[in-house]
Amino acid sequence: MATSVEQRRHLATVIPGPRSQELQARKLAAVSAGVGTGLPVYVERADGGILVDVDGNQLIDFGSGIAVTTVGASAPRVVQAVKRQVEDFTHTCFMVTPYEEYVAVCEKLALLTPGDHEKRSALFNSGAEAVENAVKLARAFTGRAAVVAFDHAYHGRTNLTMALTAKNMPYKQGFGPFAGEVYRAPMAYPYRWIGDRERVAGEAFEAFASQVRAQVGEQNVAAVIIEPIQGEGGFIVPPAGWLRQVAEWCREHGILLIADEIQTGFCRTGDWFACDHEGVVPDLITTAKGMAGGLPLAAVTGRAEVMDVVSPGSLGGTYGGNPVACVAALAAIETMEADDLCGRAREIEGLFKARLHRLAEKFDVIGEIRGRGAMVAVELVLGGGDTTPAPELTAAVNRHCHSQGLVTLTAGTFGNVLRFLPPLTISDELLGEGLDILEQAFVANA
Ligand code: PLZ
Repeated sequence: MATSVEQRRHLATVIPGPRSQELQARKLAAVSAGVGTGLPVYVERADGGILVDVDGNQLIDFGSGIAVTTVGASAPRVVQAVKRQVEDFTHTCFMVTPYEEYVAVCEKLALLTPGDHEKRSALFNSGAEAVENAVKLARAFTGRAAVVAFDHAYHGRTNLTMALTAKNMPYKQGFGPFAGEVYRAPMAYPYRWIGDRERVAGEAFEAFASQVRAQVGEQNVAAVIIEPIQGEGGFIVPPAGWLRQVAEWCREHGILLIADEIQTGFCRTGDWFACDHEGVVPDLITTAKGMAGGLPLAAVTGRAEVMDVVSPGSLGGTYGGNPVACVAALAAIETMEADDLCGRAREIEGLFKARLHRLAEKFDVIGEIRGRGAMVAVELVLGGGDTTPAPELTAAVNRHCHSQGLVTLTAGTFGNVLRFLPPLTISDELLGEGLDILEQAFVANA
């Protein structure tokens, strides 16, 4: 695949190098402490599977900026489209004087998202903003207030989405009071299910349905919001059939199902959307991240009757569906189609899982290997049959990978999940080299 950056790992200095350290000192003096950085190497260029930093280091990217640079960080089609667009115009505000590119993105979303019903979309700047608007629409359509979200969920950092997000530290601590009418339900988390591990889907569905009935009342629920594979929560893959049961239950009770596919969407899991794998058609779907090749763009796509229930002017924002972000999305989607990046995600899953299963034979601290497509994780535990989470080990393995020029991310409510989200344009060679580094990190720390 054509990339603008040499696809080779190279360590010129320690990680982070002296220039990055200087910049990090400036960062600490100028940027709020609330904005953290997982690996303070300052990036100068990036594409394919490589990030080049200001010290001349070339790092292997297993993070894609949290599942954003699916097509690479300077994919040729995206770069060309953006250059052309900024020369033509950068902004008009779609709500003042519209332009074709916004409409074209919405047409594409209607074609690609699950279900062949009539759809409409609205575009926004960030994932959190899309989630907020999906909830607004569900409430307006149903005339109900309650929203049900799950244990381990992540939906954003704005006030309403903080309420939907499950984890307190660091996302919620000190930031309340939170938006009302948000209720939490148990998640089908196979590895840590307390009941019968063979019957997680059924038991988890019963626990969810009975809790909502007892604590909220189905007739008060506007929407259930779910990440079909949970992202920040630790790549939790619910058992087959569970999501479909939840979807059917929603339909029975006139409740809208919102699939938050902000992290899972756009080829990441080996399908266009993670719902496709389960054959589930949500009423509303939120997307962002991988959609626009690194430019900020998010969307709510849903049933026309839901999306059209609100009055003109009730959805939007100054920058929502910015033309530069829209052409980037059209170019990124074209790349996914032309290069069959869904197929590539499935290949990457095969490569990762084969290596990780061999690793798990040697290291019993690997409690579970899970995920789909190029969204794979390992959950680390104390080992020797003890499934207590091992966050210190996770942090140590993560740090070791960073020091060797491999960008990895952690996740999970208990901070004990190492997750892998490589760009889908990464080469097999870089994947293999990254996995070698990961193995050394286990040898050194486990
Ligand atoms: N919904 C499922 O994954 C963003 C953010 C991590 P924004 N996840 C990565 C962090 O520490 O900020 C995300 C997501 C899901 C919503 C969001 C929110 O998307 O574009 O970050 O607002």
